[in-house]
Amino acid sequence: MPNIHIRPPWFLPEAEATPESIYLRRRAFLAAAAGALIFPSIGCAQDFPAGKGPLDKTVKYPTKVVRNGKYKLDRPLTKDVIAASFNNYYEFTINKTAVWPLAQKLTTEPWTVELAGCKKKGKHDLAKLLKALPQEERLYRFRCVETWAMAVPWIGIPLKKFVEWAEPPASAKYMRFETLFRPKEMPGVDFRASFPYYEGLRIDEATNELPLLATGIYGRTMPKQNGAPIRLIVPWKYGFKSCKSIVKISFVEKQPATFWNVAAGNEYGFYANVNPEVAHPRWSQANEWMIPSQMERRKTLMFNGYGEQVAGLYKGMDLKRYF
Ligand SMILES: Nc1nc2c(c(=O)[nH]1)N[C@H]1C(S)=C(S)[C@@H](COP(=O)(O)O)O[C@H]1N2
Ligand SMILES: [Mo]
Repeated sequence: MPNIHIRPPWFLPEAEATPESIYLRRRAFLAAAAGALIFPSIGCAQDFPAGKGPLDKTVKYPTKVVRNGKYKLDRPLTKDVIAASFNNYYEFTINKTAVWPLAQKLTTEPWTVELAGCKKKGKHDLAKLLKALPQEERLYRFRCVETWAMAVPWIGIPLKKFVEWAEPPASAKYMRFETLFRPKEMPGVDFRASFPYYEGLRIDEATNELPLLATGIYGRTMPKQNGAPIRLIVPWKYGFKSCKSIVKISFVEKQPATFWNVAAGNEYGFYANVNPEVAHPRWSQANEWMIPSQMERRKTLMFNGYGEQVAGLYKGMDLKRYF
């Protein structure tokens, strides 16, 4: 993943890199070159012509979803158009500000989520599934491994509730999430990374109170660029764990492989907990900046500020080794 704004990451000796990461890095170079030009204007990209903005095609939630006030922020909310126009969704493009127009082509209705390894296994129509499960709104910090961050109101199903409903066997120790692979609607999938994008969580992480299967943001149905119609949100982990446009959820016994760990295992671990003390091999994680302003720098918080809820999950684990 290119850290395009702080320090060029692509000067890694190629001998140290896997072929896949070299390829990604070359693409990153192009994106970074473009991003460096585009980025200074994002501060101004908060106004779009009427009907032409990144939120114009998303729909306000028809039913009232109640905010769970337990989750408080220590910083202002990111502007909605900023969160909807600065995105990582590599199946479309690796140029963050070019994702949203490309993503509008994505068909998200109807949508099927396949479940495996649990009592409710099989294909489920998302609309029906949403009727069976509770949703709420929560304000969370969100931190990308590239050091940018935001603070947004997500709407979603607490993953814990979903797991209880799905009824996995006691032997299920992990969850695996697979996302949409649809080349006809996704112009970025033709590069040499192995899509579909897939992620995983330990079952005790998944059933912690924090993770959401998110279906909306800012009181709206999820914009396509943010991972419509359903995505994971794991607020104490780097953003790449929060995979978008999920089509399959499996309960498994062994730790599943994950997309970024396979692409560059020395850089992206399975756990990916936000940790100011564990540097990425190519940049420090001590600080972060709030989009859209690189001037708005903050100290990175351990577990992204969610230690109270999640520190216990990692008791006795060496977080430098299990990064
Ligand atoms: N399917 C899929 N999910 C994905 C990604 C992706 O490229 N493809 N990028 C991840 C990364 S690196 C981040 S930081 C977040 C960005 O979410 P946002 O665009 O809603 O802010 O999505 C994550 N989920
Ligand atoms: Mo990210």
